Amino acid sequence: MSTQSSERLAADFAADVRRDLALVPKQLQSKYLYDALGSSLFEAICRLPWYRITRAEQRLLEAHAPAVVERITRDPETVPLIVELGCGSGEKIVILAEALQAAGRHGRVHLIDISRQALEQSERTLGRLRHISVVGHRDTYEVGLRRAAQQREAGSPVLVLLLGSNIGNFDAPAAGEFLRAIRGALVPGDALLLGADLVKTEDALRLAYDDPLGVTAAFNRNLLVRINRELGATFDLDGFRHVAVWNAEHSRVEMHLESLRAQTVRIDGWAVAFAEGERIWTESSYKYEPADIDQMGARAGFSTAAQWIDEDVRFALTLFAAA
Ligand code: AVJ
Repeated sequence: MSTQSSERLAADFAADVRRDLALVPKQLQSKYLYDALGSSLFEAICRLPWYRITRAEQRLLEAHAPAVVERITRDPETVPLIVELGCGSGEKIVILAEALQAAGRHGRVHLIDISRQALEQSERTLGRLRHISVVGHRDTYEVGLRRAAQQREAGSPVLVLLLGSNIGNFDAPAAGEFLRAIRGALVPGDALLLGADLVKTEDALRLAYDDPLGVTAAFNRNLLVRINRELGATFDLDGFRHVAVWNAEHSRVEMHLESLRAQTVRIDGWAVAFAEGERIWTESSYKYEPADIDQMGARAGFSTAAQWIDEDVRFALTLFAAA
């Protein structure tokens, strides 16, 4: 990663925190949850018995990787490019890269993630595949996607992966805009594989986002630890608790950090006042119905090529073709 993008990300963090804590209600962007410790805590969440998204998606990927790979290997002369937005540990893309290699093909992989740790781990995970070259971009989805798309070889198909219900962090207008940006980077013959979590019982959602071990609470509260460290703030960890609520009207789980008392926090010389019970909204995780997912894709210029659903967990993997 270039020092330039690292410095830009640091400057954006300071400016975004300042702006978003001045909003009513106070907010922080969920992409900032993923510093080194936050990424490790997220990895731990993925292993919790109550957070079933990751395992359900892995099962679907293992079952359907050959069908996905078939779409980008129709021309035997090409070297397909797989771009993953938000690669995490790389455990998902490796399933597709292995299927590509098993089909006797070479491939190129571009990984885009805001977390340095996630990129390093994904690069290690993919390192054992001999016929796959790997490039990492530590950047936001938008910038990374543009950089990766510039690397396409004329005539070689591109498969974009947006997995793990990462799409769920965007509200509907932003998700639409984001899918259109992805479509704009693609040409007919390319594909998008979208993993999205489905609406399920409120009990299941509450346990997934407020687990009995407190790992999700630690993941959320670590954002305050990060702001203290990187921006010289004075958040008292004991003064804030993790709250997860299902907002049925908007079909989303919200994570908040709730101030347990009236208090003032200093961030680099600037003071932020909290009332007792006041919350910082740190994440939305939208939950969908299968038809919503088709519709979202269609509005962005994709057609559904296949949709595979884990009915037990209620999770959908949708393969879109750039129409
Ligand atoms: C990685 C954004 C899909 O929203 O389910 C896990 C992050 N937050 N537990 C999600 C998360 C709380 C996760 N995404």
